[in-house]
Amino acid sequence: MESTEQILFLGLGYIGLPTAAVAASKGLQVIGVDIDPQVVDTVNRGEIHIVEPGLREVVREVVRAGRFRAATKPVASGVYLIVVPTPFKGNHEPDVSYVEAATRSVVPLLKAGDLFIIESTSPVGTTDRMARLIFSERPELEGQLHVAYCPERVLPGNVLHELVHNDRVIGGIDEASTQRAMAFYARFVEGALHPTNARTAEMCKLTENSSRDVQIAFANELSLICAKAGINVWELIELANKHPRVHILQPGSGVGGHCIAVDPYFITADFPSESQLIAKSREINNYKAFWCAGQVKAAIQRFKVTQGRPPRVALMGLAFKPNIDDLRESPAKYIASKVMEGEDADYRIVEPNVREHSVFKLADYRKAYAESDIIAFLVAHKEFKTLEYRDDAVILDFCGVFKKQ
Ligand code: SAJ
Repeated sequence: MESTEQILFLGLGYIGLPTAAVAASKGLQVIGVDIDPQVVDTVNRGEIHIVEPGLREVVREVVRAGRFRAATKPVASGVYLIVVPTPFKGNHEPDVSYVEAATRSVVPLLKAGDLFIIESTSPVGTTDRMARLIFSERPELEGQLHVAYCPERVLPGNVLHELVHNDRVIGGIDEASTQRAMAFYARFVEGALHPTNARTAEMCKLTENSSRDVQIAFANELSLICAKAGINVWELIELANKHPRVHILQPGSGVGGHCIAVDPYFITADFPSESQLIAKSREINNYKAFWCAGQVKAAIQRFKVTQGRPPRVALMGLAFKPNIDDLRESPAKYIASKVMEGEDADYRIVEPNVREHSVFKLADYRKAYAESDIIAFLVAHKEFKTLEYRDDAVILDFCGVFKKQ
């Protein structure tokens, strides 16, 4: 019975679509639901609406094989996975309204023996709350429906590999739910499956990304200290990391993306007095982008005073991290906007991974680098590392392209 069971994914975004496609490629019968009819049409044509290496081929293959189709409305299935976004509201409070709406949309379809899984990054207690919501409307399902939380942990750009090979943490609302979810993931995950309870699994995801945020904040704080002390932070970190028990990460122009810059707020919102280090790290990483913008503006002002004309300024990189085209929550984009609205200059904006942008007119990176008076490296893209260091320009290397300052 298990092998013919239908799997329903709610949400066909950066995680839902690849996970659904990979599950189908392993022989599962999958339906993907998205509220956006354009996404549904695109997927049903065997095409994709997001950028992820190798995904197009997998989607095309599973759609053609009849193992995967998309729809705008959920249908009765055996397994339901919630993979919708959990953004935060203006005050950094998590917004679980998409998770709740997706849950409500399947409540009438659920039956005894089904498995309901939340993968969306969620504040601690969300799985229990959704279980209560389901049981309040369908009391006969209490003890009959399996409910679990299993966070995704894939790195954008390497999703297809990591979906299959990463370990998974799986926490049910009871032991039977955990075991049923473990058996489900074993059908397409080759990494180890670690059983726990739902609250621990929820906190585990938040902990992973907060841990990285805190560690990057330490590196960013060091970079601020070193800038004042006249010490090369890159050399300092390399030397400190020669110690067998020291592993400092790299400073940059801030922390961006949809995960590390967001998930710590899911902890600080619920545990404000207990999460001071996590909250401070968020502040430090946000401040780093603000500080970088200030450094570029100060360099422009100095140039104007000493040279008597506005400088040509190259702002190198807009993505939220190296070698991707994703500009979501990007500190580089924030810095570029802040600098440009603050100072008159002749700007060249560079992002080698993006062809066109609605706000920024993009320039060729070699040309921009060669002809500018002030060059600010905001992202350490691999292309930038091929450039020759220019002694005749002001170089602000915030992300260690040359590691000379
Ligand atoms: N960054 C630094 N210094 C570093 C490392 C990263 O400044 O030494 C910056 C990057 O430039 C970027 C940000 O941090 O702005 C985040 O980049 P990342 O590559 O560390 O992580 P993400 O956001 O692309 O993906 C993370 C991953 N989580 C962890 O590594 C703990 C991924 O495994 C998660 O699945 C993903 O978040 C998610 O979806 O939550």
